[in-house]
Amino acid sequence: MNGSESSWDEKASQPPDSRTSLRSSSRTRTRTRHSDPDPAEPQDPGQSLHGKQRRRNLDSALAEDLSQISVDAVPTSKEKRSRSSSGAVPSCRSSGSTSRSGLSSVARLVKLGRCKNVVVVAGAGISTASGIPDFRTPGTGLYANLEKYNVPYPEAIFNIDFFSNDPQPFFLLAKALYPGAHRPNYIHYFIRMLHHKGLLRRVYTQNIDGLEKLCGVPDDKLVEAHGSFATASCHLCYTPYPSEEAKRAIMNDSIPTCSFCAATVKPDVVFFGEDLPQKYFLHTEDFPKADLLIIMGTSLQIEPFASLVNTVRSTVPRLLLNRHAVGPFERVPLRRGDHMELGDLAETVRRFAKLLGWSGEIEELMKRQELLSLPALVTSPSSQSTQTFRPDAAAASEPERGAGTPGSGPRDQRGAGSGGEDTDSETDSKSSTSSNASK
Ligand code: CNA
Repeated sequence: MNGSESSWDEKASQPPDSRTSLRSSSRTRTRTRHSDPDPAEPQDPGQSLHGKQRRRNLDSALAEDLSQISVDAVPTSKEKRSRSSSGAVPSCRSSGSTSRSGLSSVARLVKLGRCKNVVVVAGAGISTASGIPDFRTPGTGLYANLEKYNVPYPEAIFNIDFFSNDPQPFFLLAKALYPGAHRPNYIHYFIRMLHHKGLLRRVYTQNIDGLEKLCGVPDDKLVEAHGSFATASCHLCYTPYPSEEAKRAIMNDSIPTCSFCAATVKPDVVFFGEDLPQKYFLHTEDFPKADLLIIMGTSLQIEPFASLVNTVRSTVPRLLLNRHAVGPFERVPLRRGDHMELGDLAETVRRFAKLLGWSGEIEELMKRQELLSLPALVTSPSSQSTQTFRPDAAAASEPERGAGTPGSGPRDQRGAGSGGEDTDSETDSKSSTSSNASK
């Protein structure tokens, strides 16, 4: 990445601004900055320093909760996992502090005007309805389908040291992940509607698919915490490299190299051990000011991102929308003000929108934005249905919507989708006739 002070890693319980390299979950491993996840590492979080720290934090939080709360019984995380892995969509709806459904409780707060600084924390689960697999869902997730990439362990494909030695596995995957083949879905447009209503303080996404931008969430409302394909640079000296040239090289199975030091160039997607973008630091202002936190479609396994959810004020409601309980929502009882709605996210968000009375407006917004940002698709019925992630076919579909095609690349998306500059009042004045958005 570009030399900021933040990088990623799987989960350890650190304040989000104190360790800012990308890290893996302490439940599976605990690593330090600039070190890659090691599959041989002990899995018991209690054996590591950060695991002990985390347990202490949990203990004190639990004591605090117990002193304050009388809550409905919620299923244990084991129960929820077994339900979700058995394929059954849990009908469980749990709320931290009231017998009212979590969703309707939060909808009520929004309608009462109590939530005007909403922060959204999002992960790969918001894009599965667009046909992009997440990381960890058993069977369909990327980690379960990496055989052909020939990597020693799943996370290696996003490990900067591994990439330095062998960029091919990531480039093969990048061919399938490059933005252009997938459309935003109802969930993205729900987030956009929060902005439209003047309620969105910021959306923090771990996703690298650019779909928030493409659906029209403005740049200043969006933090792509794990980077994106919109820019590219040398993985060693960070010299910027034209992103379209990098894309062209990768799509043609060649390796883009730095004009300054000849090392391999990569899209500015943040790898394990790399710094997070500077914009990530907006969290120090946003989370303390949030009056509602919505967490959607993430396993909260990657640090420092995952710990962000613990930095809102203790009185601020947190709503988890996911297939199963994650992070602090795995604790029983839930913290007062915590709510979760478990099940398929697209379905849940539709229900949430209905409770808020926003359904019709979201549908309209989808139609308008899709027409604005997708002139090519609107005139091409055959391409309207391409929502499924196909590692080999995605690259093959590139010429049709490849470099230079309006709406195809991240830069085009910004322009054509008008996500960065177009205001909602501007887009609202335009009308359209059809929608290509998925779900
Ligand atoms: P993850 O660890 O794969 O977790 C996804 C979560 O979403 C899981 O808890 C799933 O159960 C849940 N989920 C998935 N689909 C649904 C659904 N339809 N309804 C309800 N819940 C659902 O992914 P995270 O985002 O937590 O991990 C962060 C990684 C993933 C980031 O670094 C990303 O770059 C990376 N990633 C991004 C994309 C993307 O940009 N679309 C795709 C795959 C991975």
